[in-house]
Amino acid sequence: MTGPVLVPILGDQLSPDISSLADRKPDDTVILMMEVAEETTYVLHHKAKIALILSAMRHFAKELCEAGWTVDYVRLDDPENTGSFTGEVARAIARHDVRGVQVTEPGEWRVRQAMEQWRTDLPVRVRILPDTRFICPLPDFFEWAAGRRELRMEWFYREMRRKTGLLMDGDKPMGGRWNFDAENRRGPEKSLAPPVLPAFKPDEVTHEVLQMVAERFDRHFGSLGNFAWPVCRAEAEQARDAFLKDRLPMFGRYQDAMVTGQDFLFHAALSPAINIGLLDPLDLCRRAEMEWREGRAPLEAVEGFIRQIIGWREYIRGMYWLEMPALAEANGLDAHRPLPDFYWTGDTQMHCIAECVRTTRDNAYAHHIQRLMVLGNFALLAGLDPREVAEWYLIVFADAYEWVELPNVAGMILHADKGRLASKPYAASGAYIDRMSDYCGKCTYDVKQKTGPGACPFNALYWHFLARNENHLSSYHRLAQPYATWRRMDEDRRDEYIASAELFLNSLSQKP
Ligand code: FAD
Ligand code: DLZ
Ligand code: SF4
Repeated sequence: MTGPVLVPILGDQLSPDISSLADRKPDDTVILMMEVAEETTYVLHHKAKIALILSAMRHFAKELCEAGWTVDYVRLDDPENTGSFTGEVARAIARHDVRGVQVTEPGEWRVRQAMEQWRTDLPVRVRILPDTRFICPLPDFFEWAAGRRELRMEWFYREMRRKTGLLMDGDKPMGGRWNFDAENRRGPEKSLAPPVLPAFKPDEVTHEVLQMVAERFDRHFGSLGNFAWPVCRAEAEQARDAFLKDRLPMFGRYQDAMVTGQDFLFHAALSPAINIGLLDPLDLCRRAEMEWREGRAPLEAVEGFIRQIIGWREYIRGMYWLEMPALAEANGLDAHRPLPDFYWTGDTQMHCIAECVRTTRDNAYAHHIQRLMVLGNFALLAGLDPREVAEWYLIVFADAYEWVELPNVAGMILHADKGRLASKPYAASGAYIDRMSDYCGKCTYDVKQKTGPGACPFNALYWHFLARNENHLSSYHRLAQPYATWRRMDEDRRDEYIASAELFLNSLSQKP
């Protein structure tokens, strides 16, 4: 065959230097971009997540055309659209009489399985290339993991610092320490006034997508009213520059703080753009390092930020591919409670949960501590079913793809992987939320009250969680102290905690 090579580019591969294009020439290549029903509905994504991806895909197609590439763009409303990647690739092979298919590996196991099938089912040769936008190639991660008893992010992170040279002074970490978290993590302060996030006004392309999403996906969760995510490279770069200038200097200090009505605080809000390929993670880290080198941001903020990207993000991605497909089924703490309705409606007296669900619905975003220590902590303490929780997280956030969502849910919050990812569950009572937020002062429950109908539910749930998982968790070195406290408590007190938690848990299954 003499036809061109077909390069399918998926909705989270919107980078001009994607590996599938690296050795291609425009005159011998057809790029295929596909809006397909299977991807828009395999879970019922937040409306804003669909709008972001489809608008960004349309903008990227335009960018590619302007750079001289031939782009075959299949829209969702195309009457011939088969509704799946596989169907669309097969149609495009016939349409363009192509001699081969070249694609960058996808971010999700589900899609990888489908792509492997292309090798046998399609009439032309299929090449699947590594995704070089990640800093740590998967074979390197597997080699790092092989033979280690404990796969801790902190050790991986140090190797990534050495490998990238970021914040290094020869072979030593800049400032003499790898991690400056001791200087970070302040609670909210009254005078906290984070700069407003740049909001991107929808252009014509985005308007058309927003209207289509509002009509076609009206049953999906979430609001489109606040849609202001960057949808093209120029906007993403503007969002990046605003973060580096305005919020990075305070990023570390208030990384764990939560404030009612302050949805982004000093966080980057760049994950949706990074994950679809509008920003390069290594370039972003180099720019953050420059802010420190040129005296505009303190080392503890810049180190904390770089750790999230070359440490957590890369480690999470490696763990996903290392642990799949078992990770999707993992339920190490044997948790089976259905997801309560208030994860969708926000209709609960618990102000912390109501507030985190509100920002999730309004923005398709909640920041890390809201995801981990409020929404995630509750799911852990209440023993919610990992599959239901994972599906919720995959649906509701604009940055959610299974490679990053699932290890965070099954590993980091639910401990469903029995500690492969985190050395202990992030379980906390109301006192933690009170320390790090202004939520408890606005809540009907009393965070200082331990048991009874007016008490903060997190307090009794915390002890209920430890008690019911004693067999699994009491040998954890990092839980020795809470278990010692539990055992020292007199029996009546313990019974009160258990009864209070059970009363609350039983109320969850009653429909309002
Ligand atoms: P910042 O707080 O400003 O952090 C900077 C960057 O670091 C982020 O943009 C992100 O790229 C990276 N990062 C930080 N923490 C993590 C982490 N744990 N895993 C991977 N990357 C990290 N992130 C996603 O991108 N998609 C998800 O679906 C997702 N699901 C999550 C589910 C749970 C239960 C938890 C606890 C965390 C999840 N995260 C996810 C990680 C993190 O919460 C988000 O990356 C972050 O909130 C995005 O907002 P930001 O850009 O303002 O991040
Ligand atoms: C999430 C998503 C959605 C909602 N829609 C599309 C789409 O129509 N076309 C597309 O190419 N990609 C979409 N995506 C992103 C894919 O689900 C993502 O590329 C795979 O899950 C692999 O990570
Ligand atoms: Fe949440 Fe408890 Fe505080 Fe209410 S009192 S906001 S339920 S932690």
